[in-house]
This record gives sequence, structure tokens and C-alpha cells, in this order.
Amino acid sequence: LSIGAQHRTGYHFQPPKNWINDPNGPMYYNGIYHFFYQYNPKGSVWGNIVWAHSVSKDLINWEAVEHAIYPSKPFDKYGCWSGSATVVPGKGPIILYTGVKDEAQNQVQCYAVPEDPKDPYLRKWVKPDNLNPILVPDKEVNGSAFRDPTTAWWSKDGHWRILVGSRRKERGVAYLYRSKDFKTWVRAKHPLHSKGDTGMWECPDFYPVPLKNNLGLDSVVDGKQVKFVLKNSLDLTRYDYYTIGSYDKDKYVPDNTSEDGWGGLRYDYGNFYASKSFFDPSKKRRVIWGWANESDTTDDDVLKGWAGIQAIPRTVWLDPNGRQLLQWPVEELDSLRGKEVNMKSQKLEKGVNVEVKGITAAQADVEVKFSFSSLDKAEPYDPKWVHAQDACDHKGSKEQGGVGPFGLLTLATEKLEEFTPVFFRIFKDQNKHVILMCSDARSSSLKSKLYKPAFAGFVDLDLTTNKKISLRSLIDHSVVESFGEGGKTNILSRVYPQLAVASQAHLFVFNNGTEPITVENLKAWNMKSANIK
Ligand code: DQQ
Repeated sequence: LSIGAQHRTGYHFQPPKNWINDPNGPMYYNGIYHFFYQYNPKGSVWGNIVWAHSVSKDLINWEAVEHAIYPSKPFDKYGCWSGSATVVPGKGPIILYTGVKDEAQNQVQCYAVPEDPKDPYLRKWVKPDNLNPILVPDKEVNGSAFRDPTTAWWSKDGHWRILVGSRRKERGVAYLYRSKDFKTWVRAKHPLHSKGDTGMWECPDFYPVPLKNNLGLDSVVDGKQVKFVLKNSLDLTRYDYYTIGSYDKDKYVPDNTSEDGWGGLRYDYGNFYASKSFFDPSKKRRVIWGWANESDTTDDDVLKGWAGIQAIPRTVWLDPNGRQLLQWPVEELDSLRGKEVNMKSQKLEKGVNVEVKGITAAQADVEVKFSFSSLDKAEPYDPKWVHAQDACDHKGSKEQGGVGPFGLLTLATEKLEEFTPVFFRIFKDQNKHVILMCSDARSSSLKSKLYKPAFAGFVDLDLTTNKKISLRSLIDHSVVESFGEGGKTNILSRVYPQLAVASQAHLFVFNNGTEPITVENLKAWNMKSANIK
């Protein structure tokens, strides 16, 4: 197998060839999940963008159908960019997407509906000429930064509402529009929200989460028992940031525990962008999709003939602490678990690696719980490390610490010429502890010229009484997608090992801190390949 083939994923969504980017219009309709995505039918770099379309009964195994939306009209001649689907009760699905109408990339919002709503796969989509484009920028709106309409939500005042991402100079903006009939849209006087110096807000997403349970909610409901999530994809950093807040009278106000802007919360502290959520009525959950770009070079993508994958769809709900979201791979993923191996009560003294033997380490799912008995040896946190990634850059897995680094060495060669460590490292900062979670690609590949960042996030957890922390990693050839402490902090890395491929890949647990660590319980599964046709 060529290396390009060995880096293809076994269970993360990707088409057989070519470029893919943003997830678009995910929905559940008449027993079927629909997934659309930005796709270049002509090559493995971005361009010629259409909406490719796949259908599924379980969010894991997929069948491709024909492209749903592709340039065919003057208003979308230069590209059919991102957008969302809304299932209108009694009427069926409507897609709103961004049409690019000229070479200057002026953008308008367009409307498409299934040609035959009775076709279970909704194969053909039409763009009624009498309606399109359905929404054009007025003179106060920057027409080349006006895109990615959200799913619409219905309010008791008899209006549908949507957001469209934009910017006003360097201020990121989520414009709010309303409509009585889904056809004529009027811009609200004030944006739903905006923030200075954050640049273009791509792919906004806005939805309620219940305060008291982990169920999902359909679009936006009124009431006091919910919080709202506003997510924006910030073009300047290429990360998805969100805040948690309240929504009333066309205004969204982030909570004071929810930092707005660069220091804010992220769905994922790694490679995960342009995400989009949908409400799944069949399981009463909210699910998010996110795109994980390649981090090799464009030349590599051309050689491979493919670029881009989707992260595993994640169920999302509010952390009982109310300050952040939790995410977890959809439960259907467990159906791909094959042979299982276990490790129990395994003590890891300083500097010890123990191999998890007997699994296909290049395509696996691992859940592990670590414990330790004291925080006394935690190292001091250097206030110069503003972002978690600064701390991980300085204190990776190789430098011995106090409490940690401990965790997994994924996609590792037997002698550790290559490995992607996913680990925790605990620091003392004045009166509190700081828990760092890292997914460090620097040692992932002997190949140079790759982007190999030491991705990292902090874990909001109090370890003083309960000295336990958990980790789940989905390992899939060129993906390590990890969930810290039940989905509080998540990191997806794209890596391209040259030696740790196929049967040459190994998995270890490790501790490189002076405080002994115990693997309380580890379960690892061989993962079958998903059926992605
Ligand atoms: N990708 C789409 C845009 C969106 C961007 C174009 C985000 O609609 O703003 O492919 O990755």
C-alpha cells in the first residue's frame, strides 16, 4: 500500500477521492440521516465547490448519492458554499446555502427544496427561480463576507429566524434575519451578536441546551430551563469558538463565565473547523459534525488524490457545571468495536511505558481511567504560558514532570521513533491546579515539512478530592481524536507516520512524572471499518 493509502481512514467519514471541507445541512428526515459536505469533484485542493450528499441509518455507515447542489444558476455560478437544512413541520426540508455569484466572490443566500419529498434519499434538489436568491446583502452589509446561513428556528411571534455570518471591518458579526413565510427575509436592526477584532465569523451555529439534562432540543425554544450556545468559526485562527449565554428579544448575551473571543471555549483544541450541529429527533440528542483538514502539504494532497475528513459525529450537551459543553462520539460508533483487550490496576512508575498488546493499534478505540494519590509534586505553572498550547510546547511528553505527563502513546513504533502522545500534565498555579491536556504531533512522523502542532487545552476539573481523570482516543491511521474527562476537553490531531502504519503501529500507556500513576481500567477495541460507499 502507498503511504497515501495507509493514511486513509477506516471509520472517519471521507469520500474515495478529492477535496472535502465543511459539513453542510446535516439532518434527520423520515428515518434517514442526511449529510452534505463541501466537495471539489475535480481534484484534491479547494475549488469548484458543490454539495456532495450521503445518506445513512446510523451516522457511521454511509452511502453516497448524487451531488445535491452544484453551480447551475447565475447566483451560484462560482460556488455553492456552506449552509444548513431546516425541517419545516408539515412541509419538509429546506436548504439555505451561500451562492457565490461573481469572480469578486460576492455572496447571496439561496433556497433549495427536494424535487420529490417522497424519495427517501432526497436525491434531487431544485432551486426555484421565482425565489432565488432569497436573501441579498443590503448596502450596510459586506457582500463578499456574507455567508453560511444557519438552520432556521421558529418563535412564538410567528417568525422564522436565521443567522448569517459576516464581518464589519475587523468586527465579527452574526446577522439576524426573520421571515414569516421562509421566503421574504428582513434583517433585524441589530445583529444577534458581534465582537471586535475577531474577523470574519464563518459557519455560525446557534442552539439551545437544557440546563437539567443531556437531551437535545429542536431549534430554539423559549423558557428558563435552557441556555443557548453560539458558535462561530473564526477564519483568522481556523478554530471553532463558542460561548454559553442567554437569548431574549433578539439579543444573545454570553454568560460572565463564558469568555467571548480569542480566549474563549473551543469545541476542539485541535484540527476541527466549520462545524455544524443538528437536532436528531429519533434519539432526542444534538449532534455536531466538524471538518478536520489535512496537515500535510498541498503537494502531498495532490499526490494522495484526497484531502479532508470529518470528525466522528459527537453528541453535545451542557456540562452540569453550566460553564461549558460536553461532547462524546455518537453511541452508534460502538457498533464498530471488535476484539477487546483490558488492562487493570496497572501501576506506572516514573519513566515507564507499558504496551497495550493484542489490538490493531492503527485503527482502534481506547478508553482509560488514570488515578494517582497526591498532587504534591505538581510543577509550577509559568504565567508566560498564556494559551494551553504554549505550555504544551514547553512541557511536552518527553520532559519529565511531577504529576504527569501521563497518558497514551498512540500510533507509535515499537522503539518510539514515531509516536503521537495524548496526555495530561498537572501544574500548580498559586492556590489552584491547572490540568493540561495535550495531543502532541511533534514526534508523530519522521517526515519533515508537515504541520506538527502540540495541540492543547485545559481541563476544567477539580482533582483535590477525586484524583482520577479519564481519556478516550479514537485512532484511525492519520487521525487521533481524543476526549478528555468525558468530553470536557477534546483534541483532534492529523498525523502522518511513516513507520507506525498498519501492523507496525503500537499503543502504550506511559508515565513520565515522579508521582506514580495507576491505570485503573483500560479497554481497547479493534475498530472495524465503516461501510462508506
Ligand atoms: N468554507 C465555505 C464557506 C465557509 C468556509 C466555502 C469555512 O462557506 O465560510 O467552502 O471553511
